Amino acid sequence: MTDIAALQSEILAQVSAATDEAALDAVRVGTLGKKGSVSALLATMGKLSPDERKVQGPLFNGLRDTITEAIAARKVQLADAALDARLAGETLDVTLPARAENSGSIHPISQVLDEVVAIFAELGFGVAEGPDVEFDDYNFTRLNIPPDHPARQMQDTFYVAPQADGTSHVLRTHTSPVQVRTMLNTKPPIRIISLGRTYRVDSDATHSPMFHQVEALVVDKGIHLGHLKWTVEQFCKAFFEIDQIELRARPSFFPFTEPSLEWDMRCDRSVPGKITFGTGNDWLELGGSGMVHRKVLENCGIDASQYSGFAFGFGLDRMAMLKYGMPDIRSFFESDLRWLKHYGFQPLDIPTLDGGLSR
Ligand code: FA5
Repeated sequence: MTDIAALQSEILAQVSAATDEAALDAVRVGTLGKKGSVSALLATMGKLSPDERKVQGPLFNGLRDTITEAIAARKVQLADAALDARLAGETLDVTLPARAENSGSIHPISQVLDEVVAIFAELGFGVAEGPDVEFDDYNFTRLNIPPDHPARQMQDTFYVAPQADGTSHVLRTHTSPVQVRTMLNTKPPIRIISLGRTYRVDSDATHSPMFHQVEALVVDKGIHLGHLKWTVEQFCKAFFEIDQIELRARPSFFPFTEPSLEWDMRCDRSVPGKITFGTGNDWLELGGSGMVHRKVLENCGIDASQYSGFAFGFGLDRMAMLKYGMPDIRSFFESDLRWLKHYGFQPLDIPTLDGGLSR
């Protein structure tokens, strides 16, 4: 017969002698583990006669419980002692300067995209989307630019290898194919903007192979140039956050609009490195526009005898450069953290139609 009292004192002595968690765990495994001394004892219970079991059972179980509790209590003691030792060893110098928080900021292009969506939302426009890799058909043909037409030369295009199913794709050269997608899928009245990345084989301080455009499209009964002018005016006032602006429309040519106009905004660039809008003798180019060509309406299943529409497409990177005084378009895409820190934005800096930023 095992002397349970002696075994218990022996194990309790081992528990008290354990000076760290590893030593205590070794005691636990050696006693309560699968092959431990206490477990071995408990395993003999099955071989005892019922009378013996009545006497020995409570003793065995009591031993197991006492050891389990002793190990748990010693574990807490050791953890407390370890924490005390750490606290005694570590010093905290509360006079040290605080470590600077390295917070991120919103990229100027993301900021401008948000601003434009917010402005047009106030004017009642929804947002339509299209893919960056676009059908040649939507980017050109349905916009009244047939294959081999010289107007295709106006935009230096990245072509994608022809697909097995015979369709050809391009990296979209403008946001105008979203006009096509929208008109094919929606009945007038239509009032949408589409904005995002566009691509052309182009690179210098004001041209980037990837840049951003915003396109506005309105199609309804009785839409005319006056609606176009008013919308461009409201957008520019809100975007540049000035009430006094003067716009100039120049005749232009786009195969998908007739008539076509380009918009300039009066500005003053007489002070080097500074641009002021609304005064001065200079004009700043905003982008192209016009009344949607009837062939484009028809190519997209809209009855041109009933409906008319206007569209415009402005370069967002250039607008951001002007608004926030950035000299080189290429900096937008160089991921220089110093530049991003300087020109980045905090969330919720969004202009409203009334002017000023809403915070
Ligand atoms: C167009 O892309 C027409 N789709 C605009 C349009 C829409 C006309 C709807 C009529 C109706 P354009 O090629 O001019 O037009 O480009 C529009 C603007 O994109 C330009 O004014 C310019 O701000 C910007 N842009 C063009 N190429 C680049 C480039 N490589 N880098 C940066 N911005 C560019």
